[in-house]
Amino acid sequence: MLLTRFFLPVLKENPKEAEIISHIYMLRAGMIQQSASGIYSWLPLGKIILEKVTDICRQEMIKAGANEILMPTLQPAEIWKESGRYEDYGKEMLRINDRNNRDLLYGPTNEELVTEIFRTHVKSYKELPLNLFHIQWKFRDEVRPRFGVMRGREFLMKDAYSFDMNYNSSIKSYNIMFIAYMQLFKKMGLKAIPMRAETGPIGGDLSHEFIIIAETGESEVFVERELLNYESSVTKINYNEDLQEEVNRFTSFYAATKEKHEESNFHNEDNILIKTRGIEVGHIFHFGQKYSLPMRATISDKEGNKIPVFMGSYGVGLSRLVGAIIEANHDHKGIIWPKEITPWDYNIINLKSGDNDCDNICLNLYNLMKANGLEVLYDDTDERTGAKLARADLIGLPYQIIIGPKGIKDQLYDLKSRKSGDISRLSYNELINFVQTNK
Ligand code: P5A
Repeated sequence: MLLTRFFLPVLKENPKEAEIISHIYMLRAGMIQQSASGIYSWLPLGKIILEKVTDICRQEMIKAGANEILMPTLQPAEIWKESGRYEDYGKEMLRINDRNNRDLLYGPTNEELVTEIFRTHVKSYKELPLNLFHIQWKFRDEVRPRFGVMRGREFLMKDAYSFDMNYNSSIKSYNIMFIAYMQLFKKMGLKAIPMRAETGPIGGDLSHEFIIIAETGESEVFVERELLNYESSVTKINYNEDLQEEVNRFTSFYAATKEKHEESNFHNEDNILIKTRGIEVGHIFHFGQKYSLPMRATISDKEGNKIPVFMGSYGVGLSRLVGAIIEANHDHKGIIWPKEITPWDYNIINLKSGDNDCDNICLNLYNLMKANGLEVLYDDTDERTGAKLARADLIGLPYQIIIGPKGIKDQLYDLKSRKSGDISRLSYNELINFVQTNK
């Protein structure tokens, strides 16, 4: 991508309204623009990152056996009246009245709508287990929208819903999602810690939040020190096997959100309990028949008995994740994208656009790298060196290749690692060698 052809409206100053680093950098790096309180437009850089995060999540859901659907943002009030949540949800729900005076709402979540789809089509245990997921914007009229996309009013969620014929099978489905969450956060370069959590307005008997430890996080959490250092990799996952043991590996540690925390439940005397803060990037719920009973979503079992289906729901805050990834990966100069998320691996910076030699070298390199399948952003603008370098650090691609008249004279070019700040001076061939072995 040529930077002159890319809409990247960076800001030089820290915006006054932003309090935390991810919000500041998302505004400064031209990723988002506020439209109304807690509601944002996603500009090209932001949109690319949001797509990356979404895609990692989607791929893991598909691997775990879930089917992707797409439900609308607007829902009829009737199904929420059936489940009993229409009144319960209170002021957080945005209620809309259409021209025919029908009550609609902008979905804050989709348990009711997916149950309505399920009960229309699925009648027999033979069709179970089933997991349906979608990726859709939600609206919650939060009392205090803040921290940019972290606590928005409109936000993007991946929400999955499992359907099973009995409790045991339903727990298996819960475990599959639990492990899929561990995998997908790891694939985003994040260490998410599963914690016992309250079920709130979604309901149910079993729930875990997935928390990224961060000072700026809104959730107060209590974690056994061991778990903070624990390698979160779940190796060689087979979603067809019973995953209870894998889940136990994580849940055997003490980790709870403030609402669930009870000091007396922490037994490990050799270890230390740490009180810290974190960002909730995912939340999973097992609620059995909470919706299927009132909404009459029944299935017939082997004997022909009609049983309300057992359900769970599983949410990932995709737009919040973009902020969380920045909270976990930045320095005082800007964002440092992890390789799993970065929009481009290399940032070629032409320090003297308009100079024939500089232009030729940069363009040759850019074309060669692209032809080799590398992801490259080429800063071909004619701005000042200082502004270019500061912007490159702000937008945080893993490697910068900095080319100016001095380098051309010496035939040595600067390769800078954004993370370490280390600069190597390489010949053209060494540079080509490096990028080809670092694909
Ligand atoms: C699970 C899926 C649910 O809504 N129903 C469907 C269940 N859970 S949840 O915990 O309420 O939300 C799931 C995730 O969405 C993110 N999230 C938000 N992100 C940005 N701004 C908000 N206001 C917001 N509210 C929730 C969180 O990551 C949460 O874990």
